[in-house]
Amino acid sequence: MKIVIASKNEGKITEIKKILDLNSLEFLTYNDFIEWPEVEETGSSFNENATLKAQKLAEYFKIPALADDSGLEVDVLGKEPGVYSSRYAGELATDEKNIIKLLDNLKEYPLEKRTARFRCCAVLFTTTGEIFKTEGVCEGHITFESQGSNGFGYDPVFVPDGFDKTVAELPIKVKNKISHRGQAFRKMKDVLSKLKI
Ligand code: ITT
Repeated sequence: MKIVIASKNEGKITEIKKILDLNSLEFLTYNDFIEWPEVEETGSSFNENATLKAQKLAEYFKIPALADDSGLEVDVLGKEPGVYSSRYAGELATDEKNIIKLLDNLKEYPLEKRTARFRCCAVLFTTTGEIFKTEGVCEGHITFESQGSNGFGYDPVFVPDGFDKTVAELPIKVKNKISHRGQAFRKMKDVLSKLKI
């Protein structure tokens, strides 16, 4: 059975494939298609945006689609950057620029005020229009500087609770075990293995 991963983020795609690890499914990505529809993330929640992405891709390619909408919520910033995580430093933002802006906005705050979490909402949209949703959350705090080169996004400035290293300093296997995405997509793996899609 073919299923399309509704994402253009290579970091996410690599993690999702590793977490799901299902031989019964053939995962297709944007590299397998000549045309790929743009999806405007106009929702105000991870849930809404993941649904927009999965529905658009499932309807466009007429195969089931799996989307991930995720981001970082920093308590002292009123849960920002949230759904704006990938474009925190503007429309042409890079991971580096987003991190610079985040560290700058947090520069006045001591360690105990730097609590944050990654949140991931996974959505499966089937060809019959059925929708399945799962979620995962990973609590931690934001460091004062970037450390490590694994992963993507804000991994170099996020230390998960119970660890003394950033996610970018942890092996991918450890990240997937504890991450928001690991939790959401392991629940999705259960959904997929029970479904006849
Ligand atoms: P797609 O919509 O194409 O999937 P995207 O990167 O635009 O890719 P989102 O809108 O869901 O995806 O934004 C997610 C952003 O949140 C991502 O670009 C990172 O900045 C951050 N993020 C999410 N998961 C992360 C993780 O595991 N590690 C570090 N940063 C993460």
